[in-house]
Amino acid sequence: DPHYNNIITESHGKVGLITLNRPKALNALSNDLFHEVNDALVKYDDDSNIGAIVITGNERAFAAGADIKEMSDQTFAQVYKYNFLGHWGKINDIKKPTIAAVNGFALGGGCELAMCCDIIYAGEKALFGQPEIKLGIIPGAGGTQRLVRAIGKSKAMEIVLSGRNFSAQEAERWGLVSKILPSDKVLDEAIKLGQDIANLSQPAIQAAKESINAAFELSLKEGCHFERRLFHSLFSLNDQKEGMSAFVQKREPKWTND
Ligand code: CO8
Repeated sequence: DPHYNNIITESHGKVGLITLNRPKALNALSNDLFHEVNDALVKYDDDSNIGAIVITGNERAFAAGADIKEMSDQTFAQVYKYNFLGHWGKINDIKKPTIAAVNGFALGGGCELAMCCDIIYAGEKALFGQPEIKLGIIPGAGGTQRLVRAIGKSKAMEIVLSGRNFSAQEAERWGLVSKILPSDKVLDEAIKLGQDIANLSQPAIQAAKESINAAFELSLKEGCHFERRLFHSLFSLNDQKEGMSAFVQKREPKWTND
């Protein structure tokens, strides 16, 4: 889209790709950049030709955090009154699967943005971290909340309280990242995964994502109830009839997404 100044968008088949593009600032997440990311996410979410969204940066940086230069002179009154960076929550309302393809630095807000995505693929040299403590602040876009859910208390405490970075290998071992790939394969593989997801029944995919995300909000009993009700509701779809008849008839299903 020509009116973006901080990101590049292009679709690859059924996958919408958002490339963060402030290479000189290591893709620091300025307010303007984030508004553009939100705009692109909503457009892809509303586009029926798109079934999954990939967010990436470049070889050197996925994103080195919120823009420190933009934040440094802000006062409490300003950040509070205008709910500074409040719009970062938008990505959590996106219905379609989101995949982060991470190479290089994913620090602070960059790590948080990756963690807001449904799946993270990382290059073997990717470096994650929540270094905010070294700036005299704490993570502000879900870092403390999502990290502890992903990797547990002791590791999350160690990372957030020390501000030390952690490697792609650690991230994968801890379950934050689903796969490590050679740096030059991360994006291709993320797009391929997006394509595989986009080729499945879209309402079923949406329900699966919604149900997994409910696990973070609900008790086990409520979560299983929520899942079962969604599961029941999928029997109202043509895609359920198609998927099961295709299995019985030993042929490939043709999804109509309704
Ligand atoms: N903000 C602004 N500019 C940045 C940032 C950033 N986060 N990161 C790097 N840059 C700029 C540098 O200032 C530099 O610019 P210039 O050339 O004009 O001096 C350029 O990018 C290149 O960076 P370096 O020269 O520092 O490159 P190095 O290879 O020496 O170092 C590092 C790379 C280690 C990644 C280093 O740049 C660094 O430590 N960056 C900051 C990392 C950081 O602290 N991130 C956390 C930021 S705070 C945050 O994210 C809070 C999120 C809160 C969200 C709240 C939502 C509600």
